Amino acid sequence: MIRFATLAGLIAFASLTAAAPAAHAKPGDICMFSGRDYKGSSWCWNPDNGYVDMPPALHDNVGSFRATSNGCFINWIEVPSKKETRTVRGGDFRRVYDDDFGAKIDAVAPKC
Ligand SMILES: [Ca+2]
Repeated sequence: MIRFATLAGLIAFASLTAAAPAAHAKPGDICMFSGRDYKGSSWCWNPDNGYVDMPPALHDNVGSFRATSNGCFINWIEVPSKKETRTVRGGDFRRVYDDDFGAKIDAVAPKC
């Protein structure tokens, strides 16, 4: 019976792990995915992180995103004086973003 309980615990843990992308998203995060439909490599940013350059897997390569906080997507034309930006609001999401700014994004910041 103890063995059974342990197995059940392992299965419950495995199910949680399988839901990792959603589980990583904390309230107030903006989560970005390399693929469309919230698939592929993912990374979540929070306004508390301040300005952050995109991780390599997502640099110029965001296929979709979900935002639960405000933020700013940045594409550098010339660091640090010329940039192109997109304001993001909590509740914004794009199932397909690689045909748009997702193909250019270099960084995320709390404000544009
Ligand atoms: Ca870029």
